[in-house]
Amino acid sequence: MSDRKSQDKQQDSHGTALQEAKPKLKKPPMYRVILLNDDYTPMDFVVEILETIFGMERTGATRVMLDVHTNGKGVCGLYTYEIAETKVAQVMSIAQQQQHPLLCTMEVSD
Ligand code: TYC
Repeated sequence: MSDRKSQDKQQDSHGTALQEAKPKLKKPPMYRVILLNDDYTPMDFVVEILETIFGMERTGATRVMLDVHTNGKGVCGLYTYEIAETKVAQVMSIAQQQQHPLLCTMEVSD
């Protein structure tokens, strides 16, 4: 049971509150945006993507790019569904325009 306050109580036939109702609002699920490694996309291009689409500083972007390069994949950020979906689409679109095989995907977190 949540510790959030609620006016809503389940009631018996006399209107007596029996137990606190569950809060109706759930936190939206969050999604990890994932970058996948490949052998052809230039490192500089990946760093630029991490700066422009994910708002990272050069140092952080370089660290994430090298993490993806070394481990095969890495997390670019955690977002609500629509934001994650938009970022994935932006990455895929720019990569395709520039003819890089870079892949970006998303997965539910928690
Ligand atoms: N492996 C690529 C290279 O050696 C660099 C790279 C890093 C590609 C991250 C994709 O998501 C990626 N040029």
